Amino acid sequence: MPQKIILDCDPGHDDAIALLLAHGNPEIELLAVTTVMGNQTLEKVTRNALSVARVAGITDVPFAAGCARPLVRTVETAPDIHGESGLDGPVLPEPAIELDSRHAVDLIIDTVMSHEPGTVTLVPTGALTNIALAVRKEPRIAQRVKEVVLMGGGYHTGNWSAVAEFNIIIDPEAAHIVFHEKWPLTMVGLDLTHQALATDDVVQRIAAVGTAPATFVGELLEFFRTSYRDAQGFAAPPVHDPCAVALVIDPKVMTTRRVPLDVELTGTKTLGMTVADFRAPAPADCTTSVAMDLDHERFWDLVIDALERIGEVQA
Ligand SMILES: [Ca+2]
Repeated sequence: MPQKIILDCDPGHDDAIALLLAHGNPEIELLAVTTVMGNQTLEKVTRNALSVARVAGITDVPFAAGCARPLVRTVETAPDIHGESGLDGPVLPEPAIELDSRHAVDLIIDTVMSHEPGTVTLVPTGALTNIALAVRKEPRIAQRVKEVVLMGGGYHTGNWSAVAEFNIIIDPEAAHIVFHEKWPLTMVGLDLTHQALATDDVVQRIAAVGTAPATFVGELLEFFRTSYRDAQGFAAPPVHDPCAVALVIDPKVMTTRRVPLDVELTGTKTLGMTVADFRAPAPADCTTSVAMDLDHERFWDLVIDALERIGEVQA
C-alpha cells in the first residue's frame, strides 16, 4: 500500500525536487499539496508549486495556498538562496491547473479527516504555520495523522543563525505548536540534509535521465549550487526537502533516534533553535525523533528513479 502524504511546502528549489520525488515514486500517494510563505512570498511560492506541477504532469492532486505570514513575526524570505522568483534558474511554465478554492489549512483538515485514522502522513518542508493552524482549528487531526515527517531544524547546527534553521526561525511559534502535539514527529534537520549534497556525480546522473523534468532539476541544481556556494560556502548544495519524502518512502534511507525535542522561543542568541535532549533513556511517552545519518547513494537512487518515471525521454 502506498503511503498517503500531504506535502506542505514553499517552493523553493529543494521543495520542487521533493514534489517531483513524491509524484514519481510509486510508494507515495500524494493526496494534496499546500503552500506557505517562506523561501519567497506566498504568491510566488504558490505559483512555483503550480509550475512544478506542470513540469511533473500532475493534474489530479489539489493544490491550495495557505498562510502569507507567520503567526507572530513579519515575513522573511530567502532570495539569496532561491532568487527573486523563489525558483530561479529554469524557465517556469505557465500553470496548467487551478488552485483549490479552499485555504491550505482547510484542505489539510478535510484531507486528514476524510481518510482512515493512521493513514495520512504530513510532510512539511517549509515554515510550520499551516500545520500549526490546522491542528489548532481541528485538534482531532493530532490523533488522526499517521505521523509528521518535517524538514526543518537541526540538533547541532543552524543556517539562518548559528543555531537555527530557516523553516523554524521564520515561524518559531508555529514550530512550537507542532513540536508539542502528541503526534509522532520526525525532524529531518540540517544534520541530516547537509549530507544530501548534489555532488557532481549526482548532477551527471540526473542529466543522463534525459527527460524534461530531469532537465528542469538540472537547471534548479545549477542555480542552487551557485547560491549555496556564494551565500553559505558549500562546494555542492544540500538538497534538504526531498530527504523528508525519502524517509516516508524508505526508512532505511536514514537512521533516526527517538529524543525529546523543543523549540527555543525566548533566547536572545538562540531564537528558533531546535533543542534535542540526547540524554538516555528517552522518556516512555516521547513521540519525537531526529534523523541522523543518510545513506547518500540510496537517497539519490530514489530521486533519480522518480525522475526516470515521469516525462518522456527527449530526442
Ligand atoms: Ca522548503
